[in-house]
Amino acid sequence: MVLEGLGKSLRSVLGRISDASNVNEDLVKEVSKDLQRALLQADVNVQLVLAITKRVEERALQERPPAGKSAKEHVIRIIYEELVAVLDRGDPLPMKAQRIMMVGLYGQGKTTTAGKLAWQFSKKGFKVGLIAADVHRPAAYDQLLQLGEKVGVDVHGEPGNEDAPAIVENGLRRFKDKNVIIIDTSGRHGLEEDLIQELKDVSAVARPDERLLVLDSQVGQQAGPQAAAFHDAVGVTGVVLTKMDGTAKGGGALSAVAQTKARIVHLGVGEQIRDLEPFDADRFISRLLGMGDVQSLMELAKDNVTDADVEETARNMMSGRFTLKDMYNQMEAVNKMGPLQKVMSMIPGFSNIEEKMDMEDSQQRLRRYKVIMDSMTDEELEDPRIVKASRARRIATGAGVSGSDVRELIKQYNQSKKMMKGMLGNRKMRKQLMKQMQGGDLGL
Ligand SMILES: Nc1nc2c(ncn2[C@@H]2O[C@H](COP(=O)(O)OP(=O)(O)OP(=O)(O)O)[C@@H](O)[C@H]2O)c(=O)[nH]1
Ligand SMILES: [Mg+2]
Repeated sequence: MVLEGLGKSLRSVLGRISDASNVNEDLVKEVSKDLQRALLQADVNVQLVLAITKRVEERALQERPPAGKSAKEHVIRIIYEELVAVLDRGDPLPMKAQRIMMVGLYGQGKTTTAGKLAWQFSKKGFKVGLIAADVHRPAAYDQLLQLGEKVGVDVHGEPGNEDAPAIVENGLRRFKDKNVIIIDTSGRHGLEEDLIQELKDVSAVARPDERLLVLDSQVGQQAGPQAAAFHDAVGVTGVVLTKMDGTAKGGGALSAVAQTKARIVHLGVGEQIRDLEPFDADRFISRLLGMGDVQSLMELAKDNVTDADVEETARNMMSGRFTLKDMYNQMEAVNKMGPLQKVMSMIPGFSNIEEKMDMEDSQQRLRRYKVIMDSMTDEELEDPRIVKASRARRIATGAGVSGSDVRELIKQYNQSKKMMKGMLGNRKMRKQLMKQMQGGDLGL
């Protein structure tokens, strides 16, 4: 999983909150320390870490939880909101006629991203031109030319000419009838003065609408100063975070974004042309925290459950195959739907079970289960029978819970599986469930 480093430690922060019996000043201080450690380990800039945790502490101690939310849910929500606030700075790259200039250090993914963007725009029917203004790496023009050929986009370059602004000027003249122009520039090992000057000159000629800083997601502490230097030179309007398919920590992104006040527009998720995703701060932070859907965790999505979600849950239940992963998905769906009774009552034979369940307690338990499952391997989720003592110990350590918590989860899974089997073995029940699904009326 991406951002594993930061995700894991933040998850144990959240685990600590959900395990605590109530929220008081001590807990908030402790959680804040944990959060600091997690962010610092992920190479988030120190000033930013202090700013975030200060806000979290203040809000956690001052704000009252909204009606219907527990104090713990509220603290989790605050952490989430403060992290999103750093990253959520506006709209993704608009699909409109424009000039885009790529900037960034050596090897960060500028040229590759230029090709990916060219493809996205031309796919939407724009007339795209690529300009190769990297005059320092001999193979740079050929690389862009190949990408251009691959996506069917014209490339302007002048191998041998070292005057980048002049190349851009010629390119703009040649591409007068294009409506999206993407300019690839040189990378360097450091932030030498001459590179900065060259970028300023290219930018003056190109007058780009967007100056996109391309940043390898593995860049840590250096991301802040790097971003600041490029920002001073050309005014960064957006950040593309590349190599998100790797094991990067991603903390650099937070720092870069805080420095430039620019938004992240895209994530590079692979070497292929199609491997570019629009950035979504909510999703990014959810992934960072290691939860499939933090919003559902915090019951924010309660009202957004569609019939399709419900139907899918029901269909999963019908399939007869029931792994821990399925249970996880179901719990998530159930959590999204809100009151557990509603979902349970939808399943014949479950209607009296709900009375035995303490609803408040079940939300809490759900959260703990999620943290535990996030520490399990795919293999273990597929077949929980392999989780014996030593694996249970490893999982417990990873999730920051006790061994008995892990055993409880497995026990719960075994029970659910048994219930599910019994239910599906009953032909009358199956038929009833089928009928409800086909009728589209799930009683919700
Ligand atoms: N896995 C992965 N690799 C990427 C991604 N983006 C770029 N790369 C790879 O990173 C390497 C460098 O990419 P380039 O696009 O050449 O980087 P650059 O910034 O143009 O490099 P210079 O022009 O030398 O400064 C290449 O091997 C790319 O295939 C990504 O999102 N995921
Ligand atoms: Mg390049």
